[in-house]
Amino acid sequence: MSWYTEQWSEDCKFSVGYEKHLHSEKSPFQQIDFYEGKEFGTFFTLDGLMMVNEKDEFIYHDMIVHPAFATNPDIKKVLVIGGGDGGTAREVLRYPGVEQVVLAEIDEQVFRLCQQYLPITAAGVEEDPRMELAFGDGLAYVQNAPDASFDLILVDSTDPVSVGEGLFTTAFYKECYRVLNDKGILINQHESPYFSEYAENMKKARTKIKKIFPIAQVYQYHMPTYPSGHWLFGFASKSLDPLKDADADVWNAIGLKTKYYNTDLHRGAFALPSYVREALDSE
Ligand code: AAT
Repeated sequence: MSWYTEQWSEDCKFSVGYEKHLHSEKSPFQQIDFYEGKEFGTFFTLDGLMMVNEKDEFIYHDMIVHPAFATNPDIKKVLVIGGGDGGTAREVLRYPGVEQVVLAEIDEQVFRLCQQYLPITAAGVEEDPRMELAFGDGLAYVQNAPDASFDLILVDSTDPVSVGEGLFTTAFYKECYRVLNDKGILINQHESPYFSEYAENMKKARTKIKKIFPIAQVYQYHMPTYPSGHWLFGFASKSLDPLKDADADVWNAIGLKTKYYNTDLHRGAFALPSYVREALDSE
């Protein structure tokens, strides 16, 4: 067995054993590696950071998608930015009311390799007639999209380094606001409160979004393979409140079986630890 090791802070590392290094290449955008191990199954990393593995992907993909649909069950048009593994699109496509899903992923190679090595997230996504693949930069995509053209934008991006940086800017969040309709919701990558480098990025995202959207909240989930295991998404919207407007009975009546998300957890996820609240409010 060999070890994949990721630097979580200056003096903290996280390692996962693997049996096979399935694939390694440098795309025009980033270093891509796929591994096969016992504990987490097949997993892939971008620029040496864990993105998706077979064992805990359900947590991330449940949490990026379902809270928005519980808040507005009438969502029809969805833009996924990043998300090249297909897991976010897979969850969105489970809603029969969804009419269109655009995947604006910068690196087509991530999508193609996931089709090959990670069918758990990628299988069936391209074949769904509601799916539109728009490979390219997510920032450029929103800049060119018409006003009020989406009900939901899911920013399923890497951390704010290299290609992912543009997706943490005020310019990007403003464009998201413009392309969302009156009930529009933006869910975005909100990093992690624990290790200081990630906490700085969390605060930066917060400061910017809060200035643009009238409703801007943050919710948490437990992701064993992301630094510290404690991760956040931002929930921003033009008019809908994720607690007041979420109707548990309506979402439960849709009848989706989920392994992590449920409507009780929905309420709890928005209750943040005091140190996280303080860090977010200090911005
Ligand atoms: N579903 C969880 C997987 C990811 S991968 C994030 C994707 O965002 C990658 O495929 C990357 O190519 C894509 N991406 C990065 N920048 C851009 C951009 N500017 N436009 C479009 N796509 C982009 C998320 C993992 C989260 C890890 C948290 N530590």
